[in-house]
Amino acid sequence: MVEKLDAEARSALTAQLPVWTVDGEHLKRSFRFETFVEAFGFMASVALLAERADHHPEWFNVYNKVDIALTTHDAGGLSERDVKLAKQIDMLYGA
Ligand code: H2B
Repeated sequence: MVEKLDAEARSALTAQLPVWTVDGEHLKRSFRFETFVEAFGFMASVALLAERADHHPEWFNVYNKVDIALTTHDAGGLSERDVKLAKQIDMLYGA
């Protein structure tokens, strides 16, 4: 069973993931691309990472914009799985 982050771990999130926003029990970030194809390619790569980790994003795409919200449904909130996936997504995006 995966544990929710405790208060100390939550307060460390901003330093670890400076571009992400903590919104209640979600970690959120928006991504922009030149084209829909680039946005969709990024989503395909994130999907493979997510499937490998068995940890799946909530997301929204319009044309060249992808909004991602991460939370751990099994924990009812933020866990280390969200932090790990967010870091992998940052690496993939290149920032
Ligand atoms: N994704 C996310 N974001 N949170 C989960 O708790 C979760 C998941 N659980 N993907 C996984 C799948 C679980 O339902 C399966 C059975 O392992």
